[in-house]
Amino acid sequence: MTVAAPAAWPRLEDVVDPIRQIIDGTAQITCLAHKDADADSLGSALGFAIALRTRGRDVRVVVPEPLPRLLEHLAGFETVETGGAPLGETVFTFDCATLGRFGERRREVENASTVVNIDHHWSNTAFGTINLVDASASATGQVIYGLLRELGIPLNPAVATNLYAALFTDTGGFRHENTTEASLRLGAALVAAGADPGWVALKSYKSRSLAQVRLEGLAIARMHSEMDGRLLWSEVTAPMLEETGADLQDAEGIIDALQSIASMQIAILFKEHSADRTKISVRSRDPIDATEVCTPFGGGGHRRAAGAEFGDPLPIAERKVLEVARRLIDSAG
Ligand SMILES: [Mn+2]
Repeated sequence: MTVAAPAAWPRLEDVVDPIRQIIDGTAQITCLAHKDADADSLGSALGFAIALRTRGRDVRVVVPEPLPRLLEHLAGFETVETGGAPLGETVFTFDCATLGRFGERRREVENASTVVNIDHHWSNTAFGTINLVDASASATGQVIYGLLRELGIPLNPAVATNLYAALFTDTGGFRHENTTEASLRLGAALVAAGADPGWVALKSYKSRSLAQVRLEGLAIARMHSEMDGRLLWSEVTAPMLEETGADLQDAEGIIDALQSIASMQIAILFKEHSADRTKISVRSRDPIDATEVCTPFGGGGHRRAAGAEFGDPLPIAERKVLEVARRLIDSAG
């Protein structure tokens, strides 16, 4: 079921009191990140959880499987749960545009009595009991910062570090088009509150394993260029993972190499999740919208960066998705 997003989202000042009542009136809160969590989703969940714990609240942080081990530098990562205990009745979600982002936890979110949906995707389907969605925010971490300020909960260095990691990575290290005056000012405010920008940059972009870089090398070597370099794509297959000793999480970052090419209008990385399941990461430049490549396959995301996961073997997924991409480039003229 797709829920149409409301024409106008509730404003922060309209939802802050109901959110405060939920926080104060609930014995245990679960903060849930999305499947294949990135630093925006998990950093926001952990940052919010740590902030609430300073107020004496009982807060869990849960992520759908698998545990995103590349994010182990986030403050409080050792407390993150995956699998195991039920989510409970009160769930806050972070950076999740649709129920499809919850993987094996989807039913539990649908059945929870209270869901507070905090996000910055314009495509958010308003699945929460309360929806705090700001599509102008560069990251969900930015929405969390505003919420904590309204709730009157001060930032400590651990919270600031997690929110900075969220903001820093969702703007590609303040390089993507969603980098704004507000996000740069927020970066400074988070550094003032105790985040170390050099350390977050080191952990986010300069802490890769040999296996990761070798996998990227293989993927770049087999990159395909079509339509005068406007369509660039490559793949990560099970034999490539075996050859390098990498796993699928190590494919993170390969799409950045593809999208760094000057002629690129659509870049796609296909990942062989299993024999009959494929994941794609997509990047685009004007005038093409990356979500248009992904929505036919049940995915979504942002205009410049989107993704999907669906039940087709790799070669079939490639044929179908490339067809869509070629058509989009053709009609862009
Ligand atoms: Mn985000």
